[in-house]
Amino acid sequence: MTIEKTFLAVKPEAFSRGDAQGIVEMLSKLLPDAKCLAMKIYQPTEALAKEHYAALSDKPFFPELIKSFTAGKIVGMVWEAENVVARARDAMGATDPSKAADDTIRKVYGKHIGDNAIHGSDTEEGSAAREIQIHFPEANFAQIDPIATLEALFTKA
Ligand code: DAT
Ligand code: MG
Repeated sequence: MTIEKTFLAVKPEAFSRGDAQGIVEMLSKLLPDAKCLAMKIYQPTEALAKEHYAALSDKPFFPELIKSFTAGKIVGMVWEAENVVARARDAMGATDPSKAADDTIRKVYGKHIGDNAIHGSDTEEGSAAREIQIHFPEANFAQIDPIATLEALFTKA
């Protein structure tokens, strides 16, 4: 097994409900061996959102998706562990929260398919690396404590 990285983000609706801390705590609990390597809080621009979701640009829900992802701040993160792309997706649960398994982040914090609390890179080869490059072009990766870092970001904001 190889160590890999994934891009995870608390989505705007969940952030505005005050669920960022709970979601980061759940990630830490469900991926206990994973290292958080970067975290920042920012509001995606339309250009960033369109680049991030480029593969879905022909879907009927694309305009709503871009509106949603640019509606407020997100907590963007890079996490690293063995097989972390697929394991983070397991921790997130199904895209539609009503179909997500118990004890998954989308089951607990998601509301509906267009408001499902968390983004995680898909398992297609190169997807995670592409998203990490889009969201963290500065790539200053070093292990951080995700819960303490989020708290510090909140007190600065
Ligand atoms: P995931 O976020 O689980 O990787 P995806 O990549 O297929 O799912 O879609 C990206 C986001 O688009 C998803 O988190 C929510 C939204 N979405 C997907 N399918 C949708 C649908 N049928 N109606 C509305 N929004 C949808
Ligand atoms: Mg996806």
